[in-house]
This record gives sequence, structure tokens and C-alpha cells, in this order.
Amino acid sequence: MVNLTINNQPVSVPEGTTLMEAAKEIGVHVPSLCYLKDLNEIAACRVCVVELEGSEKLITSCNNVAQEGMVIHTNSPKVRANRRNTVELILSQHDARCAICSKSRNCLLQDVANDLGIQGLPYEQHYEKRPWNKKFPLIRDSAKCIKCMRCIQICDKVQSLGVWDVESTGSRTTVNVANHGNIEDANCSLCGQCITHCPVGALFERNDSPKVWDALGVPNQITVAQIAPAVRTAWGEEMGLSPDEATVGKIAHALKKMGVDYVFDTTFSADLTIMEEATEFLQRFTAGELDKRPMFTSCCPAWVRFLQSEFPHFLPQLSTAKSPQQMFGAVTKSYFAEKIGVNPENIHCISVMPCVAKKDECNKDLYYKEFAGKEVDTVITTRELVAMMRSESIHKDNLHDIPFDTILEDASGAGVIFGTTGGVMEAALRTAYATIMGRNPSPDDFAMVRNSAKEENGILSANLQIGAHTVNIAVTSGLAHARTLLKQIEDGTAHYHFVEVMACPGGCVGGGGQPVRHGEELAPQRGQTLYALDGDAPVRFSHENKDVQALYADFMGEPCGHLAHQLLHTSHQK
Ligand code: HC0
Ligand code: SF4
Repeated sequence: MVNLTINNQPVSVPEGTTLMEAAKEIGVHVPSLCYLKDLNEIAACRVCVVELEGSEKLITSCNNVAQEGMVIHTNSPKVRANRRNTVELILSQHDARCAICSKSRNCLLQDVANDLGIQGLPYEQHYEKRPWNKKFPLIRDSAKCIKCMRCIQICDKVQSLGVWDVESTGSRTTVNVANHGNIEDANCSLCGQCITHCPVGALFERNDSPKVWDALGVPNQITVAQIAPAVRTAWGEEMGLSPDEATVGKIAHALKKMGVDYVFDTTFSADLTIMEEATEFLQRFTAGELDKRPMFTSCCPAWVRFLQSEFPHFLPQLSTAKSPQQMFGAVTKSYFAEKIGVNPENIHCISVMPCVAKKDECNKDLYYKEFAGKEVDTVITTRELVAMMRSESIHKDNLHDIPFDTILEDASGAGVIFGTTGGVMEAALRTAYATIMGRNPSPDDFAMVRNSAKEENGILSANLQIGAHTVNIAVTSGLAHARTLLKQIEDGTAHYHFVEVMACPGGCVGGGGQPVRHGEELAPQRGQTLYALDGDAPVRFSHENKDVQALYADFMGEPCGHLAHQLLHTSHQK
């Protein structure tokens, strides 16, 4: 252990602990704009300076480690003056029109400047506004970038994509798409992790809420909304609600208040996806189609984009099942439209997703009888949903649980856990087991697939015995982990039958469209919320979803049958 003094308090920390972490041990917060634990400890912003007694110069606390006998002051007059000057210089190169910024009220720079009492700038402001394709789902505003390098690090180290890079040198140093490229041509998966790790408003999603408001105002148009599993775990964070209070029924109520005609749960179509995907898996598995092993899940569009751009030879191994979002749109504009007697042309399908890549996935077209158009018309993120609630003056105290509309209402616990890493696999295994064995397993029999983040390389693998069959499965999240797994499959060191990949660490609960709490990775605790909902659910198997059963009986026929293929499956080739 190393003993030192911070702000006149003694502290003992293990060797190698940074000064910032040591201060945290005794409840002292040292501000920073760039620091990300284990990912970005490069002192790019220099806001985290502290005073070391006996040293002329201030030192940065995020990348200097505690040493025996150090006497540190984190907030001395000298520190405050230096920190203030640093932040003033950053602000002089930043478009600080906070009232019209996407990150206003949730911006680290705003917080630090406010905490330092900065109310004017001694420097003239200069910032560069570069052009950007505003139609792309991910937007970058160069005038807001503070060169903290977080986006570069998260994209490089966690997603192994390297979309962002440093450009120019000295005072002209900035961040841009690597190799001076365009974002459309970069291998951007649209996972949105750069957005959720940007401390300011330099990265954000395309705002599609105006499209929703417009759709709600079109006379004689029916609006149908679906709410993704992971949204329920996080929207309450922005509204001051605990996980217990922030129910999905309240989101349904809020959407109805905004004027949406029908509100459903994507969990319904997650169950439908399992019916298709588990059937497809068993067909491939029992047919011994070795060339198509492993079968990969296909419901994460960022993962699909990653394969399309970097590993196209694996595309035939993706399940052909559409994602629950797209299946929901397809069912809405076929079966549901017929049930309510409305022309699908007159339905606007809205998705509320934790995800940025879903804004791209929804560009797929549906062809059904005379209808040719989008399955899903508009996708908004959890953050956009909360912003819409605010703009409609919807207060948490005025919301209560309402049920989803019929006839796409029922939802199982298996569908709910789709929103967290391992959830799709677990749900599929529950149904695959029932199909093979003719009886349900205990719902928690496959709980061993839940903790891929705890594995050394982030890849959880297991050999499962189902009757006479041994099924080798793997689960991972984060594209760097996925890349490792693909390399293992390519070089023959790993052999699986079925693999689940979600691009965002922890799965959709940690999605790029979820609310941001700077410095906190909330995916694990949001995932626990989904497991608790599954544990309490009256139905825990996708194949026992009554409305899914009715859909097959009344309309769709058999899983993987002719109509199911037409409406619920797709090719992922680009
Ligand atoms: Fe997900 Fe999904 S679980 S990808 O994360 O499969 O976005 O929540 O909606 O489609 O259901 C996201 C979340 C979904 C889909 C579902 C899947
Ligand atoms: Fe979207 Fe979920 Fe994939 Fe993240 S893990 S890109 S939130 S579908």
C-alpha cells in the first residue's frame, strides 16, 4: 500500500493507483473532461490538474500514480486558477450556445464551467464548423468538439473500428473521420458508443422526433408505436424515476398522451423472432449444415453492418430472421392492418429504441400484396422519447400504467431479456429445448449464458446438453470481442453451433441511444432490471405467447413457412 495525504486527509491506496482514483477513495472529486477509466487516461484536457507540495508545476491526476509521502491539493487557489484558465481556453474553441445544444443539461463542459463560476471569456472565440451529412443517423458537430479523444478510444479499443482519428497537429489538432474520409464510407457500425461517451454535444443522433410529430398530425393516418425491451430500463433515469417506478406501461401512457393510436411492446415480436430463429437453428443444426455453422443472431443491425463491411464471407451464416423491430413493422402492415381494416399505406409505424443503428435498419422495404413501403417508418431513441415527453409537458407524476393494445399485446419474459447480452440466446434455448424435448425446461436452466462481460476476453462459451444433442454456444457483446471471436472461428480454434453478438457492451441496455450518465456504465444494472422483469413474468417462454400463437394460427401458418419467409425473413447481403 502507498500512503499519501490529499486535501489534508491521509489515504492509503494500492500501488499503481492514480491520484484521481486515490482522491475518489476519500470522496474527493477531481473534475475531468476526457478521463475514461482504463480507456482514456491521457490527460488530454488537463482539467484534472492537482498541486503536489514541493513541485513547481501542477500535475495531472488521471495519469500520475500515488507515491509514498505525497502531499496533494486538488482545489488550491493555484489549481483553481489553472483549471479555470484551461476551461476558458477550451470554451474559446467551442460553440457554447448551450440553449440549442443536444447535450444541454447533460454536458460535462457545462458542469465544469458552471462549477468554476465562469460567466464570461477573456479570449475571443474561434471554432471551425465543418460540413456533415445531416441525413446520416450519426451527426458530428465539429464546432462542439473539445478534442478529448474519448470517441477515438471507445471506437478503437471497445469496438475495434477506428472510425475516428486525430487530424493536424499543434493548436490545429482536431478529431475527424479517419483518413480524411466521409462517415458514409467509413466502417461505422452506428452503434452510437461514441455518442454516449462524448462529454459534450459534438456527437449525437439525427433527431427524428419532428417526423413523429408530423405523422401524428396527418389526418386519417394511423400511428402505431413499438417500445423496445431495453428502453424500459433507462427512460426513468432522465425523468427522476427509480427502476421500479419507470414501468413500460407509463411509456405507453406517455405515447398515448402524445396522440399515438396504438402502442405495443417490441417484446411481442422478440417472441416471434424466437419462433422463427429457433426453428431455423434447429433446421440447420439437425440438417448438419456444417458450412453454415455457427449460425449467428441477426437482430443487432450494428453487428450486421460490421459483418457487411469487414467479414462479408460470414453473412450467409447470419440467421435470416429479421430483427424484432422489423418483424413488428411487417406484422403491423400485414396482419394487424387487415385485422383493423386499414390500408397499410395509411399506417405510420414508429419505433422507440435504445439504438442509433435501428435508424438505418428501418430503411428496409416490405412488399406484401399491393403494399410496397417501409416496415418501420420512424425510429426514435430513448433520449428522443424523453425529449418529446418534455416538450409535451408530460410529467412523471401524471403517468400511470396502461396496458398495451390488443392484438399484438402478449409478451413473455424471454422476449424482455432480449435487451441484455445473452438474452436472445437464453430465449432461443428455452424454446429450442421445448421443441426437442417436448416439454419446457425450467426457465432459468440456461442462466449460465448471462455473464459474458465477466469472461476474460468477453466471450462466454458453453457446451449445453439438450437430450441427445450437445450444442456449443457463444455469447459476446462489443465489436472488439466479436472480432476476436470471428478470428477464432476463422483460424479453427473455436467451434460453435449458435452465437449471439450484440454490438453495444452489455447489449441494448447499453445502447447508443440510451440516456447518458457521465462516468457510469449502467448496462449491468439495467440488465438486472430485465432479468427481474423476466423472473416476475407470468409467461417465460416465447412459444407460450398467446398472441404469437394466434398470429400463426390465424394468419402466418408455420414458423419458417411460406408466408413467414416472405414477411419475417430477409437476406443480410448488402
Ligand atoms: Fe434491442 Fe431488439 S433487443 S435489438 O437491443 O433482438 O434496439 O431493446 O428492440 O429489434 O426485441 C434494440 C433493445 C430491440 C430488436 C428486440 C432484438
Ligand atoms: Fe443497437 Fe442494441 Fe445493437 Fe447496440 S446492441 S447497436 S443498441 S441493436
